[in-house]
Amino acid sequence: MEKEKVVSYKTCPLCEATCGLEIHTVGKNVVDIRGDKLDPLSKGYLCPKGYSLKELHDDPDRIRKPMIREGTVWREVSWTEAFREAAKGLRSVREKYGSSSLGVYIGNPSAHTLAGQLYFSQLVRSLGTKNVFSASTMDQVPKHLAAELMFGDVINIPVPDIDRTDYLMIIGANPLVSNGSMMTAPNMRKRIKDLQNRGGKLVVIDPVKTITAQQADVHHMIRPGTDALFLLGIVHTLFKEELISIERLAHYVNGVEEVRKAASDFSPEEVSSLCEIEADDIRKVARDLASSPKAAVYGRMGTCTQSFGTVTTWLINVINTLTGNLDREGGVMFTNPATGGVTASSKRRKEGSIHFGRFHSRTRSVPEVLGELPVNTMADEIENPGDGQVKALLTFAGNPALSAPNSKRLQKALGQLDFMVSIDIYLNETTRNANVIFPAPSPLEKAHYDLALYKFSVRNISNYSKSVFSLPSDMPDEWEIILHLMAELSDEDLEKDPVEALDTNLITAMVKKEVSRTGSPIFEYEAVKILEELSGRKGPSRLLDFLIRVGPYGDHFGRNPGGLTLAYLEEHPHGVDLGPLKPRIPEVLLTPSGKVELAPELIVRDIERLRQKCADGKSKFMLIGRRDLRSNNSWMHNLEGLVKGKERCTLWLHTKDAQQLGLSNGERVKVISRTGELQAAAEINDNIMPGVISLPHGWGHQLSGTRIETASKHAGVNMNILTDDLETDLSGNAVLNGIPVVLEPILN
Ligand SMILES: Nc1nc2c(c(=O)[nH]1)N[C@H]1C(S)=C(S)[C@@H](COP(=O)(O)OP(=O)(O)OC[C@H]3O[C@@H](n4cnc5c(=O)[nH]c(N)nc54)[C@H](O)[C@@H]3O)O[C@H]1N2
Ligand SMILES: Nc1nc2c(c(=O)[nH]1)N[C@H]1C(S)=C(S)[C@@H](COP(=O)(O)OP(=O)(O)OC[C@H]3O[C@@H](n4cnc5c(=O)[nH]c(N)nc54)[C@H](O)[C@@H]3O)O[C@H]1N2
Ligand code: SF4
Ligand SMILES: [Mo]
Repeated sequence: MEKEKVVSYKTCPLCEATCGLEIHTVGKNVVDIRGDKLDPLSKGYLCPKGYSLKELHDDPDRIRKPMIREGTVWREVSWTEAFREAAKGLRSVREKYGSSSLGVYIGNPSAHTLAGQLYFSQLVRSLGTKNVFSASTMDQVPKHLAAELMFGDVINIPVPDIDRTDYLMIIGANPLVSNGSMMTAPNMRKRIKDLQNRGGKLVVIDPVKTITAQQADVHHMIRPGTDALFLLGIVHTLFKEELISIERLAHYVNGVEEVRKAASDFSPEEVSSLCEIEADDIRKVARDLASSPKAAVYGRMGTCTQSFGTVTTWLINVINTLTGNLDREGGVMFTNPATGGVTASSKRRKEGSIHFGRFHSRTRSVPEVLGELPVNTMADEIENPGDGQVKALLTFAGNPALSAPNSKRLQKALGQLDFMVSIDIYLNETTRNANVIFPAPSPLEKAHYDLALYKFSVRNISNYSKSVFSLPSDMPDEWEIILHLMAELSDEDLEKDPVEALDTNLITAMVKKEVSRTGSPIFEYEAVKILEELSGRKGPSRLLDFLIRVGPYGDHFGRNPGGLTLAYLEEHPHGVDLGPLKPRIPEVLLTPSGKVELAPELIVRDIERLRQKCADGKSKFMLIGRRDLRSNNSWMHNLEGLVKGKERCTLWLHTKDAQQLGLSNGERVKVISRTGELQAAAEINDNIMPGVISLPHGWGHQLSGTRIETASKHAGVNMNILTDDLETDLSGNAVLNGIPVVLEPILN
């Protein structure tokens, strides 16, 4: 009998846009993937990566069985053997060298998986190590630090209310390619067109005339790393021309005068030659931002992963506030996610307590941020002997061998570990160093809910997808792998089924904490009753059901009849639209003062460093990164559908620069930085600013000992050979843009 075609609905877990997908299957085969027109946020949009979930699911290179490495030979083993071997190795290192000898690296897809969001942090906590690293410190920690200091919580990051604004300034982001980041907004092309059709304007500030810039009404190229100066020029103008309008929030803002002082030296004339934007253009942007009824400034990678990421992010928040656009429709707004965010009953931050600098790294005394150490110092901690040295590493969904700065050094360091365990789906540049690899299921074999990304969504959305396929009978789910490993490493006496015991402990602790929290919608409920109500589920779906039910739209276990539950979401597979963003000040402000702190001392002080850097002079060439629609950091290059066609790992440079160097299109050129050198084919391209060159990241798949056949045929070069682990932002974030480099033609 012919099998029937089934259509399942799934939120795409690959990037931050959270598109709804229709997955068409027949038996165990995916026959088609389309955008789900009924998804309230993406409305049918999908990109080529979403479509490639089929190829990812079918990829013969994707790991399906646990593997143990003996020398250079990998052997597929049973799950029992893999857990035993991993525990033996990790335990032996811990017994010899102590808890902090176990390092952890958490990669980007962890933010896109329920297991990563709900369980991995439990395992990390149980290890009791200080050596925790993640992709966050190569990405968005400037946003978290600025949010905590200004709005009182690391997650209080305002998002542009793109669907209602009249004037959007995008600085250092390319959402038409990246599909948006810290701004969950699928189909940005349409959203921008809609903005322009209603008479609004898009302004882009980027050293490259990106696809996003090409759709803009105005584009200014900027010298990499000088955004803080450009923004100080705007702030200066706002004060000088008396364009400040914070009346609505005046009662809730501290520090306006300090900001005025901080910007007083930075007139547009003063900053213009450094950022290479005309003084009149800077003034015009300031005036337009102030005069538009609703305006929003949005910054992302180009403004975070540079030497002044935190100062720049702070200034973006400052400008949104000074122009009256903070927490206003069409400005930048705080979300109210279904799984709970900051609420009126959340505790204010205590004076002086921030998630920064509570301890320092051993080797270079780098401050902790958000409970982690910056990736920039991971190699130091592996290489340097002594107490607290990382001797074993556990990686979860990460590929730091390609993604981290000065990666040649890090690659070498990974090879020196005594023991390494990875939970991943590929044998790649990082996991080739592991002694044991546990394969995570394919995205189609896992349930999904975008816990992290709905916190930054331009509408409040709640959407749960069940797994499309069930797991092979002997294969644990990703969260079970994590708990199993946690049990193996625990010295506690756990019950017969340790995974179930740990899972039950976790939900029990969460419920108990919530019922005793004043202000909780289930305050003083009986924990046992709640646990009973949740008992039909286990794993992430139980935790999620709980979070949703106690969240702002939840049924509050009876106190809010008709409210959201996971069961309700299961009956609504396209997702539930909880409406546009709403103003949330003052309840959202968790600073000790209960106000927006517009001039946090820690950040304002960093302006001095900015001044010094300006005095240092310019390097002839500066390297920046670039993303590509058919790529996703380092790990989707094994899918032919995404890598076929023209070579994309090329070095962009401007015609004038090419002429000076005597280079023609396609010729190879040597790029040298403090940390290393590489060769790449020149792609002469006048969309890039003279003096600036760009390379995409995530390539460089020629290393031996991997099992990514397609990727190694399209190896490319790894730009992180050139990025410098000694360069950091105030927050400890890596600097991935604006790297001083020298170019040398290759003489035959
Ligand atoms: N030069 C330069 N470097 C950069 C950047 C840049 O712009 N320029 N960008 C930075 C940014 S923003 C980021 S976020 C980082 C990313 O840095 P990483 O997170 O270290 O790297 P990824 O390439 O995302 O690697 C993801 C890993 O997860 C695995 N994986 C995929 N899906 C799953 C899953 O469902 N479960 C598990 N367990 N594993 C899975 C993949 O096989 C891969 O090994 O790179 C950073 N590096
Ligand atoms: N297709 C695709 N989508 C992705 C990813 C991917 O790898 N591929 N990665 C995902 C991840 S992990 C993230 S974090 C997001 C990132 O999302 P985005 O930040 O939107 O993506 P980028 O392409 O890194 O955009 C950074 C922009 O900053 C510019 N830039 C570089 N230096 C400077 C500077 O000094 N000043 C200014 N003003 N601009 C500068 C670059 O030219 C680039 O256009 O994308 C996500 N989505
Ligand atoms: S834009 Fe992002 S979420 Fe949407 S289909 Fe593409 S990869 Fe998936
Ligand atoms: Mo990222």
